[in-house]
Amino acid sequence: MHLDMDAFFAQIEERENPRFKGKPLVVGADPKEGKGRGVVSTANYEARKYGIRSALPISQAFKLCPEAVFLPPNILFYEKVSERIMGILKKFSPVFEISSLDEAFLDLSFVGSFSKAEDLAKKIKKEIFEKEKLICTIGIGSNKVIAKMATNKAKPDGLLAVSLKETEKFLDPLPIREIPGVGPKTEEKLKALNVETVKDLKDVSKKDLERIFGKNGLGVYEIARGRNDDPVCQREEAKSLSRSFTFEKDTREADIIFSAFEKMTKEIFSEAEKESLPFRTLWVTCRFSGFETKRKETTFPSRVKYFSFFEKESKKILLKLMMENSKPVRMIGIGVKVDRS
Ligand code: TTP
Ligand code: MG
Repeated sequence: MHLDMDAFFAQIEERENPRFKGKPLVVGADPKEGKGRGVVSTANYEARKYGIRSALPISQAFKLCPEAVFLPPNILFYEKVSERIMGILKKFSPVFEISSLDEAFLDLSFVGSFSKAEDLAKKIKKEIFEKEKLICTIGIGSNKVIAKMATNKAKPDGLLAVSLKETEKFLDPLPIREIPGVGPKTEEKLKALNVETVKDLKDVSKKDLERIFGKNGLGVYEIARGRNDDPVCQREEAKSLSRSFTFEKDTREADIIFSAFEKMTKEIFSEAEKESLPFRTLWVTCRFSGFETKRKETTFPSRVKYFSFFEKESKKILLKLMMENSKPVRMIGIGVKVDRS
């Protein structure tokens, strides 16, 4: 079973402020009357009718629907809601995997049939609604990929169980973009081979799929046939800490760029220290004029202990990114991956 909350951040904001109910609502950067420079985190379904989506520049969202309610994200609050939802879910199966703030998988094999799994899913939806006043969508399938695709198909406030018998009928007509991991570039390559649906995908050889998808080719070959053996397992919390900053104007001024960067490195390092979160991996992103975004990541042989080292290494990466691209900088970001191994 796969569960994903509907328009998660936006739905929480609506719950907290009933006066926003029924209005288009966008959670994300400040739109500043159309001059704002960040992006949309998410939009409720009313706002989506105007074409507003996650990751769209906030200025564009403002153009599409200036009368929408625009709110800044309150991640710490959403995290608390998420923890409570995961707490409810956990009770329904010992085999449980959180895949993001608003998404989780449960292994329900033990219940014995798809219809019993569906009954359980109804109970889960009911309990989440009663306790949190939030709606979600649940997909059930013979493996994680089918379950997730079923969720996407049934959104919002849906429940769709695709039994083993029904899998082929469910998959065949779906556009290839519905397969998790198939983005616009892969879609283009497949369309060049006249592949539009999952059914068409079954005519592509393993060799061609490996050429297009690299080492994931075989996985895609299997998914097109409804097969996937990725287990549901609680991974070590794949926690990361990150910060990003969008400049008022695209800039190459070292002073401006590095003072914003230093502030973020300090915040991340002290948060990691305060919460005793060890890390060895550090990444830096740089978004240039025109939205082109580059990222570099580095993993050190041992845990990062000293701020001076952390600051020096992260600056080195940022400098490298900036030397490889001479355009003005729009946004910078830095993050660390928590690693308890
Ligand atoms: P999603 O589950 O992808 O989106 P959603 O819950 O808003 O909408 P739905 O599932 O109904 O399509 O992401 C969960 C939350 O993560 C989302 O509410 C906001 C946040 N998020 C971002 O901040 N930026 C992004 O680009 C995406 C995709 C999500
Ligand atoms: Mg969601």
